[in-house]
Amino acid sequence: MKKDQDKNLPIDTTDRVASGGLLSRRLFLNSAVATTVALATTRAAYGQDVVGEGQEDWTLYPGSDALEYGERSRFEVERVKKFKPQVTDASQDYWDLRTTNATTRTPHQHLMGTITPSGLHFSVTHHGIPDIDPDQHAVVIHGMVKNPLKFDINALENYPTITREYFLECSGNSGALWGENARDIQLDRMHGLVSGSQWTGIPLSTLLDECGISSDAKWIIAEGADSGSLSRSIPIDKALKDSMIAIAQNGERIMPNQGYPMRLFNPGFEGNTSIKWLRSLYVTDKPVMSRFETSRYTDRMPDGKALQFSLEIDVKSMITRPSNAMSLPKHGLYEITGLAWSGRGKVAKVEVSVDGGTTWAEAALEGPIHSIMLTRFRIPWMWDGRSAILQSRATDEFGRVQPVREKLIEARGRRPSYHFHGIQSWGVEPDGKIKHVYA
Ligand SMILES: Nc1nc2c(c(=O)[nH]1)N[C@H]1C(S)=C(S)[C@@H](COP(=O)(O)O)O[C@H]1N2
Ligand SMILES: [Mo]
Repeated sequence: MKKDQDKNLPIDTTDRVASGGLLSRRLFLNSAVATTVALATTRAAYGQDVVGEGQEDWTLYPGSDALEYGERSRFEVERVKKFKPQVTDASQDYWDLRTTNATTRTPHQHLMGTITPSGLHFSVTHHGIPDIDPDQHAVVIHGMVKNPLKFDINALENYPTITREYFLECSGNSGALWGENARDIQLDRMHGLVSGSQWTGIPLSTLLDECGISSDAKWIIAEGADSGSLSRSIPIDKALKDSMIAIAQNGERIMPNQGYPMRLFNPGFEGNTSIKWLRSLYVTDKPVMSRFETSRYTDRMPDGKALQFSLEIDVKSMITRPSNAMSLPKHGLYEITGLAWSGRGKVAKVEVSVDGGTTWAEAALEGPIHSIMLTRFRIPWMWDGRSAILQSRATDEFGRVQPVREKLIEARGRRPSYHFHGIQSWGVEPDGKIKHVYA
């Protein structure tokens, strides 16, 4: 392994676009080959020198039979949703015990691309995962409609479907960052309540049209079939615009965790509104003021009042690699990569800083860029071995920019609440260790 690899890399100083060693994203665009080779060279040097000897068991004997339903390699068992909280002391919990052991988070530090494998989609289940027999389940659309109608999964599968890539984010995602004690928090614990999938479903407008909704209708109360019948009020405009009843996730029927056999999906709205195990859509002229939209999922403002129906997810981004799930083995060339998203539309730009926000450089976005979907960004970085603070800042197509944390706290107060979408910082130490820091 050469001591100073930088010298061999096809990168000259004009490629440096911000202080701290950030290199032009054009290295990915124009001389993609050169950078790819450079990154590969750097990486290969850290890896094994010797490949297989050709004598391993799998080269000598036939392998196992194919499965009816595929499984991941047994060597991947660690790449799971690790942070399933355990119920340790029920008395310290301020809500129903059954609701506590219910959150799993996507380990974005292990993932590539933008689609979250179904088995690693985050999940928030307030009353456990119901074991629904699809033959005994249906959703009914009723209330202020001419013809109330009931649809089971077979009926829904007969409708023309639409397929879209969308992210889903719990408004509680990154919530720890409102507080001061989040210093050692891991990436998935911090940002793991967001995932991206390909969702297939029937536009709600199609079904509402068939039921003939009253012109006075203003809200739809969606209710799940789980034991706590989680319910939320959805503005009718949203329902008619782009909501769907999703029946497939990444090509197959949706996972029990995600609402099998059918869920409401409200693109770009906070996750809580996308009611899983959907059984009722009640058309009405006022919101229901359910438990989950009064006691929870409201935002406490600095004056003590609560903001209700803050439904849209803001523009946001996170650096997934390097992050505190790993450390940098030595100085040299790295790729900084992560995900950006906006509940309103497309991500237009992601900037990256390695000096704590003093200078910024634009990252390359991997297309095609979908509206209301995770977008991957990447930028090459020549790390010189000094301490650095890595940040990413997303801008959406409407010009909304991810704010610094101080700005967010100024506007919203310091009390823990939802919708944290401020810029987050990874501190890199000279020994290559990475920690979450407040810059
Ligand atoms: N019926 C029902 N729907 C639900 C929930 C629930 O507990 N029950 N959790 C909500 C919350 S808080 C979120 S963030 C999303 C999470 O969806 P996922 O588990 O598919 O990721 O589902 C929402 N829909
Ligand atoms: Mo949520």
